[in-house]
Amino acid sequence: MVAVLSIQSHVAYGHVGNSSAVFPLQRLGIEVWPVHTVQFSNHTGYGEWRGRVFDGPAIEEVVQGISERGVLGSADAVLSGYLGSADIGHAVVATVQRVRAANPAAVYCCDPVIGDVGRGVFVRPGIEEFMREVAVPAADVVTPNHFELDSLAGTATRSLDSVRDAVAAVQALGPRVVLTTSLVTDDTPEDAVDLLASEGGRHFRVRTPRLDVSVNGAGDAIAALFLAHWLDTRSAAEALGRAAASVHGLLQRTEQAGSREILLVAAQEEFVTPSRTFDVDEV
Ligand code: PXL
Repeated sequence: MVAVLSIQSHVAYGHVGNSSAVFPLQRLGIEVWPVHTVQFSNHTGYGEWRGRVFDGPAIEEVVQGISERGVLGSADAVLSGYLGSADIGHAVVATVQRVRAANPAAVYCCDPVIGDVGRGVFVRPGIEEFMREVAVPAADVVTPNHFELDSLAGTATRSLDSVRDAVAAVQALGPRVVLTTSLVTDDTPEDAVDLLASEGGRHFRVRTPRLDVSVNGAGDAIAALFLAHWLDTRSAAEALGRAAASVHGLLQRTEQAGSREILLVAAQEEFVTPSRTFDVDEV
């Protein structure tokens, strides 16, 4: 049995954070221990929401309780996403250290949520630095989008060559596996978007059709699916191919329905048997 401790936001309505990551993991047969960093009515993409942000001690308390069940060492991975504050970030990294102390083989997958190309930085001041200086160096696997890759590497990448250099700069911070999502380089066709998985100096690319969707939380599902398949196969190329196919299926279904929320439940078969698969090319 594979178990993942997933420390992310929770929304009652819709799908971001844990409300996006938990179900795909479960659908793949993984035991998930969700710890929530916020409890909101809905995601912030609506511009209005209600609920509250938890703090570092609230997370550490729950992790302490899990530890008291004697099961912390059975976690195979810790997954984190959007951090409401640096204080929560420190609780996440302290949790990673506790899990690793109990299970030295445990993996930390950090989705370094900072911003994106359209919106720029959308996290609180201090989070960008926290990701670069604390969270990413503690991680084994990171899943930045193109904007976050540039932020972490301190570069502005356009060519595939410069992206490879930026990935190497991020790997030099600590993580051995980097999944870059929403990647658009000079040679990406207008109607496509790339995903690049990098491990041990090798780079693997999947090119998927660009879909007409404006949703939140897709990145949270990608990170969860990539982690699930990487835990299963220990191959970045294989995990990339599987995660890309599933997320494409999910987003295609969402596009067809014209939904503002990803159709996580309706599209669940895509997590197990994706309707379309893509070539994975070494680049
Ligand atoms: O998808 C990242 C995310 C996480 N948590 C909350 C969000 C979002 C994106 O909108 O609103 C609360």
